[in-house]
Amino acid sequence: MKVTGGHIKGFTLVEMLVSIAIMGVIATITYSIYFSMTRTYMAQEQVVDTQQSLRIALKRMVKNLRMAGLEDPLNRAGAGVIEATSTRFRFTLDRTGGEGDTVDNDGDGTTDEADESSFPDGRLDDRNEDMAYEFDSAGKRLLETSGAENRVIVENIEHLEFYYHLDGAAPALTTSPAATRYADIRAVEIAVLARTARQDTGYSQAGSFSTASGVTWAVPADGFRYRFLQTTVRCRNMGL
Ligand SMILES: [Ca+2]
Ligand SMILES: [Ca+2]
Ligand SMILES: [Ca+2]
Repeated sequence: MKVTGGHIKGFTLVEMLVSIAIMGVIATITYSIYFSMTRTYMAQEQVVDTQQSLRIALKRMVKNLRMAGLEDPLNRAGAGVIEATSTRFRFTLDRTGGEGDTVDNDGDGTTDEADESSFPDGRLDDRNEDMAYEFDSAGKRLLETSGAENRVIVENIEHLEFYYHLDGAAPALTTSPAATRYADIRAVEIAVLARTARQDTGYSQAGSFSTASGVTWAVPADGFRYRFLQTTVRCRNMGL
């Protein structure tokens, strides 16, 4: 701005144009910072969501798998593994029913009070005593089956693998044990590959993940972020 002879003149055209240009640049930078921060935040949120739901589902699966084959010390129920493939594991356990088994489970002199319900009854027909975990490849999700109940425990799953540790006369590691070896299962190694629910347009990264059994899962550079988790569950009640 120029002051000449006591008169205040306005901005020159050049000054105006320069200011507008500067403001334009500042606005563009501010917007792109804001946009990139928002995108980063949303991407992080997606990854956290994916990881969290995967962890919750795995925790649930591990808790139940660990109890496969559980029963009373007399092994009255004959609980154990029913099906064991690379993507499906079904097992039984005797958790409850003691309130109706005509046995004084807690040895207090009275038979079948309500508080005996937490004792096994030698039968596998109570709630959550016949369970299965399975990968639904068409729906890309993990299912939990308990008797006639079906539940989706986590969505956006690309792959699942069960890898069995067999004991007995011929110790082995396999994803497909023969039915005659089900009773030898002592541990299950679970590998899961999950994916974010939405694509991130600014992200593009191919990759691959290897499971304990040696299978490789490749993922394309499709804008989704992938998370791989692997954990081993000891089935403490198998082989007792
Ligand atoms: Ca029972
Ligand atoms: Ca009792
Ligand atoms: Ca009882």
